[in-house]
Amino acid sequence: MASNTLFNNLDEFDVVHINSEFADQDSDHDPSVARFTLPQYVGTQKNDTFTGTDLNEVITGGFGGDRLTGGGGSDRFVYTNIEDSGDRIEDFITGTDKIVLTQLLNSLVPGGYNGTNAIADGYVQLVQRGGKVVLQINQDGFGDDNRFRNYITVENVLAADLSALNNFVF
Ligand SMILES: [Ca+2]
Ligand SMILES: [Ca+2]
Ligand SMILES: [Ca+2]
Repeated sequence: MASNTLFNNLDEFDVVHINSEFADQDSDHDPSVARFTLPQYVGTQKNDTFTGTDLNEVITGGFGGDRLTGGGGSDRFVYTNIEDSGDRIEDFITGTDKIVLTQLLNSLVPGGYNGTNAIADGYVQLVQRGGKVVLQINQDGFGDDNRFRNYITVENVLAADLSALNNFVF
């Protein structure tokens, strides 16, 4: 069984024949194998423009102010480094796409981030600016440094919608 979105990424489906019809069988059924591809986009250290397809894509802009469009499917926008900033995610679909901050948070928290909600834990703040949301990062959570700095902009969303935990991987 596969969800509709994962099914978009089906590459190959086959049955592995292990002689299940013969007396000296290893098993009374032939196992089936499905192969899925998750297209990965990895940008350069400069400003990149990426336009996704209807497939589920894993999109890492890297350094530079990148313009990222996931297209259809369930896309993951991956952030790894606090020195990155200025990206614009142009078509984030709340409840479907995800912003992945795992590596970024692990780089900020000694021993790695083990929490489940980096917004509640003071590392991430979502600020509505017109029709856009600026995602800000505070490097030490509820530590002494209270400064939130602008990190990325998510266009055409409401902070109230984006703040749902299913839009993030922390
Ligand atoms: Ca880039
Ligand atoms: Ca970037
Ligand atoms: Ca896509």
